[in-house]
Parts: sequence; C-alpha cells; structure tokens
Amino acid sequence: MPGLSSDTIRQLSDLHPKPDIKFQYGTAGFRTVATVLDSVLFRVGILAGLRSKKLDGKTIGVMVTASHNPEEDNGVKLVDPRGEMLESSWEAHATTLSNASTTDDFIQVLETFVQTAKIDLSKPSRVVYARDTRPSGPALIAALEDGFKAIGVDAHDAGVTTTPILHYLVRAINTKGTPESYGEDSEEGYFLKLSEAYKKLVAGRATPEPLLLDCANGVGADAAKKLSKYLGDKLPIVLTNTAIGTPGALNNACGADYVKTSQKLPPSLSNLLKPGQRGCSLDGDADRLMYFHLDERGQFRMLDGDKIAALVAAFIVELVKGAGLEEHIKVGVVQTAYANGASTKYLADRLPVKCVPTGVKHLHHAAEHYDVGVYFEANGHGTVLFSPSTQEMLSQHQPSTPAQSTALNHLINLTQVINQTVGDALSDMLLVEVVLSHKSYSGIEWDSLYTDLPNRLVKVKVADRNIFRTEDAERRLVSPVGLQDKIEGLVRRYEGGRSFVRPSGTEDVVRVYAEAVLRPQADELAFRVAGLVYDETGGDPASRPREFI
Ligand code: 16G
Ligand code: MG
Repeated sequence: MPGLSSDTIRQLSDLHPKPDIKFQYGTAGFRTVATVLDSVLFRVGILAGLRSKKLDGKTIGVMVTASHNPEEDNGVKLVDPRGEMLESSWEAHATTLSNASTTDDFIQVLETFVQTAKIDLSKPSRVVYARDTRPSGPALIAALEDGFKAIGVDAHDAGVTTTPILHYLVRAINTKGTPESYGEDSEEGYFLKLSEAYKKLVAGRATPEPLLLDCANGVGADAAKKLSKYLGDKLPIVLTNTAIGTPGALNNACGADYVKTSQKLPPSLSNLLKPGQRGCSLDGDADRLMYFHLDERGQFRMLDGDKIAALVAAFIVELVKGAGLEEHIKVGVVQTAYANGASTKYLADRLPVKCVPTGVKHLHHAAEHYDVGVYFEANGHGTVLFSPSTQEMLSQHQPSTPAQSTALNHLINLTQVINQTVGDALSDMLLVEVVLSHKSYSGIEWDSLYTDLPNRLVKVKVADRNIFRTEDAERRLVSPVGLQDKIEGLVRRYEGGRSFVRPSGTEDVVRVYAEAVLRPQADELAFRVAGLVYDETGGDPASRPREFI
C-alpha cells in the first residue's frame, strides 16, 4: 500500500494537472464542462479510496455522469455504503482537495486531511464505479482509475450503467450475506429483483396498453431494453430516443428535464404518442421520471413527480389500511418548495407532508423519519423508504383475513420493486404501472386526482448568486435584505399567488418560481419577481428579464 508521499501519487498527480478553475462539490457532485474535469476525477479516485478506508473497507460508489445536462458536460459523485449520497461533511473535503493548485499543494492538503479525519491508511479500500454514455466518459474514467492506483484501491468497474443501478450495486455489495441483503450484487441481480417483484404485484391482472418510453438517448436506453426483456409481456414497452451513439442526441429536446422545464411533449414523440396512451421520459442517467399523456382533446398533460407522489402515497396508505396496520405504520410525504400548491393541498388533506430544501439528500433524510416516507421532487426524482422496523413488521405480521394477507403481500413486494437507495426512473416506472394497474386508472383518471396550478420557472443571471440566502425550506429570502417583502407585495396581487427565489446549486443563476390560479398571472408574477431580483443585483438594463424591460 503506497504512503501518501510516495512517488506513485506524485507521478500520477503530475499527469492530471489542475486547470485554473474553482471547483465545487455541489448538490449533484462535481459537474461542469467535461474538458476541465480530468484533475477532479483523479482526485475523486483518491478521495473515494480514503472514504472507504475511513469506513473500514466498506465499498464506496463513484458515478461519472452529468445527468440531464448537455452532452459536453460531465460530472462525478460519490455514493456512501448504504447506497445513499455522500455524507455532507465530506462534500467540503472533496471541494478542498479538488482546488489544490499543484501536485505539492495537493499532497499537502491530502496529508492534513488524512490526519484530521483520522484515516488509517493501512485499512483496505474498495470502490465500485460506473459511467453514463457521454463520449467524454472513457477518458474521465481513466483519470479516476489513476486515482485508484495512486492510493491502492481494490476497484470494480461496473461499466456503463444508470446512476440508480450503481447505487443499488453499492448497497448490494455491502449487505451481501447479511440479513439486510439488498439483492444479488450485479446488474442482472437488479433486473431480476425489480422484475420479479413487479410480476408478483400485477399477477392475474390484464396486460396494460404499451407504454411509450423516451430514454433521452442516454444510458437508460440500454437499461430499459434489458429490463423490458425481464418483464416480457407483463409490461409492453415501446422504447424511443435510444440513439446512444449519435453525437449531440443526449438530452437534446427529449428526456425528463426537457418535459418538465418546457412542459411539452418531446417533438420526437409527437407522431408516436397516441391519444389515451401513457408515455414517460427518463433523464440522461435514469434517476428522474416524467409521465405524460394526451387528454380527450389531444392536449399534452404532464404527470410530474408531484403527481407520482400523490398516486403512490395514496396507494400505500390504502394497502397499509387493508393489511390492518394503520395503527402501526405511519406514511408521510416529503416535497420541496417546487411542489405544485395543488399537490401539497391534495396530500396534506390525507397524510403528513414536510417541505425541505431542494436536493435529494434533504428529501431522503427527511423521509427516513417516517415509517414509510414517500419523497418526490417535482422534477421527477424520488422514491419510497420503508424504515427497518417497518420492513421487520411487514415480515412478522400475521394477517387475520385473506384480504389482509393480500394487502400485506403487496406491501412486501413494493419494498422489492422500489429502489430505496435513491430515486430510480425505471423502478419508479414499475411502481407507477403497478398502481395504475391496481386502480384501473388511465392517465386521465390519474391526472384528475388534482388539477395543477399554472406555474412558471424563470432563471435570472446575476453578478453574484451567493448574496441570495433563504430560510424556511427555501420559501423565503433572508438576503438581500428587503427583497422578500417586495416579493410578498407582488404575490398579494395575484389570486392563489405563490413565489419564491433561490440560488441554484448546479448553475450560476438564481431561480424564480411562481404559481397562480390563472396561467397568464403565473407567467406575469414570475417575470415581475425575476425583474425585482435582477434590479437588486444592479445588472445591465439590456439583459433585464425580457418581458418587463
Ligand atoms: C440536482 C439534485 C436535484 C435537484 C437539482 C436542483 C441530486 C442528486 N440532484 O440535480 O435533486 O432538484 O439539483 O438544481 O441531489 P438547482 O439547484 O440548479 O435548481
Ligand atoms: Mg439525473
């Protein structure tokens, strides 16, 4: 095992010089244009090795992806042993290590870190890693592998796969042979686990109409193809946007983020989606899911993360009652400020709902406080967590009627079809299909659970987004001082108005969200608030949000 000051680290580090750029491990790890990421990947390789040593040789995951970003971007994030996001205190260490300007600086920062974090370098270190389909992936993986070599990691290459499969693998590897075993530690193990549970959940039910699946021309296409084989005729899927090898196609006018932000059907689907048919879109690394359908008048209707949460939470509550467990198992929902006000109302009338700041780690942690925690971001990222004691209760409970027994079995199978490590578009898709099948819902009935309030999201480019600080789960601005009062003054003028402003964690912009009872009012409110934000930063009048110059 090489020491930190060994020549190996030095020589390899010299091969991966840091460009003159400030990096930050943000909400989704490091993410930026791929051409500047080489040194970051090398250093992340070392950091992953150290994280594993710190955790006594448990396997850490590394995923190379930039999700829904354009093809020229890439990124990397670490996965902790239970398949969850990296512990937040290490995000800062990742940032510090990535910004050391020379090899000497880097080794010095590394030595200090190893000392202060009390990492025993003699411990083993294990990492499993994967990448999405971006053309920049292989070179970045090579840099990552140099990092592994530098610190002596026992590294396992999971190849090209989705982010949620990588999370699954991490948990499966670390629980192998234990009572908490998460499944076989291979891609096949993942497909088998999900498809078997799905088949049990829909046993004896009618085969649904084919589902049109937009794979965003990304890694989800491969995974969906494989999953579809395991499902056979239990779920007919029509795969589209599967052009993984076509330059520039990834996330281009397709995929979950396109659907959510433009609130439109991807043009490539316009001749494919038939009235009454269900469609859905994955994002570039298959951890987000957007459903949609065409209503009776042929109008595009989006069924986003909020609609998925409403559908799924209500179904689970029903099963818990059906199993006779409502006194013992409390179901709760976690959302962010971006959740449509109508969804929050629908859910809060039925069960506890909590609002947390944007970003999966916040939702995931909050959901862990419920016996069954359903969390979804409006953008389609989400999952359901069953607490260990709830899973135990489900396996021990003695139902007193055949109906209770059926509901109990459904709940147990749900714990298997759901990827509880992280939001997983393919797993969520199966979950949605199960509920639609059990309820005999088409998209129309699902959509009518509640009616979305019209809403608008606007980006504002500002000189320094760090002056924007929020409280109350990002629903109120505390800085710049006085701006919140002005926003509230505007909001009061709109019926059903709601608006909030927060700095993005992934882009150099400030985001403005607004909703109101009527579409033109939601738009107007969004642009008015954007104008306020813009004025506050003293920008050039020529680039003030256009609608209100
Ligand atoms: C990242 C987050 C996502 C969040 C989004 C917000 C993870 C894995 N992903 O993609 O949850 O919705 O950032 O982006 O945490 P924003 O801060 O730019 O609005
Ligand atoms: Mg993603």
